[in-house]
Amino acid sequence: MSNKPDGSPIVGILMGSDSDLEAMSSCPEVLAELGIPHEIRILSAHRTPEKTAEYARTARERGLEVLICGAGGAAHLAGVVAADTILPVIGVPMKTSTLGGQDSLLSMVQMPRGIPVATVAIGPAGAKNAGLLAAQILALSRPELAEKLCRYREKMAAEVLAKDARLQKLGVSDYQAKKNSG
Ligand code: RP5
Repeated sequence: MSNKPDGSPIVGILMGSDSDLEAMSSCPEVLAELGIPHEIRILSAHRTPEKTAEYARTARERGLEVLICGAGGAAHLAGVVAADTILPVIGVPMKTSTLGGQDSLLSMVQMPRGIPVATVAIGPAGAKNAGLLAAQILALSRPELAEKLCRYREKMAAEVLAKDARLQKLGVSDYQAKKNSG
């Protein structure tokens, strides 16, 4: 998958704190499912600003091609990383206990003209989509990955249609009862 013989990471996943790990876990999971080499780092825009800048500045030369940043609250991680690299940066806003992640979303998405961050949805669904979006970017130059993404979509569609067939067969009450018991 990596175009490099050593299989070194081509996606960098950053998060502002270990408290983001659980919500972000669907991101490395989907990358692993697609066979995409990646690395995961805890780096903070505010608590480790120099290390974060160094990571962003050296990411390209280390062979990384897409960066994914999860952060919550005053979620500036994706923005400061984007300021220091021309790699595509995908931001994942974390849900917060005080403001439900609206704070993370707005501080991440409202980038100034010239420095884009592709911000996805709040929380685990966004983390998974960040992984998939990274895969779609990488698939532009990797036909085998494009093929895997097509299979992924087909599998998803088949699962939905199987659920629909089951719902038509069982009706709502039995469907729900069996779903809750299984
Ligand atoms: C952000 O602050 C992190 O991304 C995290 O979502 C939030 C809270 O961090 P902790 O106080 O739990 O370390 O920088």
